[in-house]
Amino acid sequence: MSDSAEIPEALVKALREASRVCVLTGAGVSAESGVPTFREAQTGLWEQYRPESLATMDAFLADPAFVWKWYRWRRELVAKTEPNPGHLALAELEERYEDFTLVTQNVDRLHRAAGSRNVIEFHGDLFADICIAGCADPAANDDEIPFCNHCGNFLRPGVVWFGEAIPQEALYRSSEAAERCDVMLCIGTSSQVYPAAGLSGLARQNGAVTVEINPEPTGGPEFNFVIAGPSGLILPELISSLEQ
Ligand code: BV8
Repeated sequence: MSDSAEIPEALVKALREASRVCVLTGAGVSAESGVPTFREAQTGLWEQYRPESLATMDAFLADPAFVWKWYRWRRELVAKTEPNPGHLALAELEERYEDFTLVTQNVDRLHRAAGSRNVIEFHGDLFADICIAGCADPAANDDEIPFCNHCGNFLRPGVVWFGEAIPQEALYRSSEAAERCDVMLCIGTSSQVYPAAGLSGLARQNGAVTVEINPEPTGGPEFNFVIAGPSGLILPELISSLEQ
């Protein structure tokens, strides 16, 4: 990996001329902060489990204590991490545009910690506790299986599980931003989870310039530009190319 990245001049021009920018991020953007991606094998007790098999309502109802243990392990791990230069560069990029939307599949709150403001948490928030029956503002607690103080049902982590619908507001605002943007950056995602993975195609269909930033490009046909490299290196380079 070269220690500096080539940002195509045509992309710099498109970003300079853009008024509306949409960004989609995946687990790869948090990888350089030390948050394991979904594609990476899990460690320790979780080694023999695939996230897809744990991040479901069925898995939770079958063994709520076990699934809570997984989420508490992830919360502890993520709580020790900091935003990396990729997160910080996206917060800087946002300052350049009136209309900038950051749609993240990540549940780690690192974009907000980096100062990004218009963030749509497409798959929810790892650190939120919500009532399985939908009560508002349940009191969080650290019981092995927390229960809602209003209705007595289970509390669950505030994330979107596989097989669950994306919250309507997040889905609507993200699709809207993808449809109207001039440039869409798709960063650090294997583009395997839908409907998030469909947003870059939606942007392309509506005339946006689309960009993939990933050390292992997915080969998706919807991208005008593919920059193979880690977001923590590429994104600061993108910012400095815009400043030249
Ligand atoms: C829905 C929160 C419908 C939970 C997550 C067949 C059967 C059943 C379902 C489906 C099916 N086909 C499609 C579906 C739908 C399913 C889906 O897409 N499944 C996939 C597996 C095929 N989708 C859903 O279920 C969604 N809901 O469809 O609902 C519906 C409609 C109405 C009514 C009811 C239902 C909900 C999906 C949400 C799941 N929740 N997260 C939690 O965190 O515990 S998804 C979770 O996995 C993450 O949030 C993330 O989105 C995804 C992992 O993807 P990535 O972020 O891309 O991460 P990954 O590890 O895959 O890749 C990392 C990338 O980073 C790699 O490319 C790597 O090269 C790159 N990278 C590494 N280092 C760097 C880097 N890039 C840049 N810099 C680096 N340094």
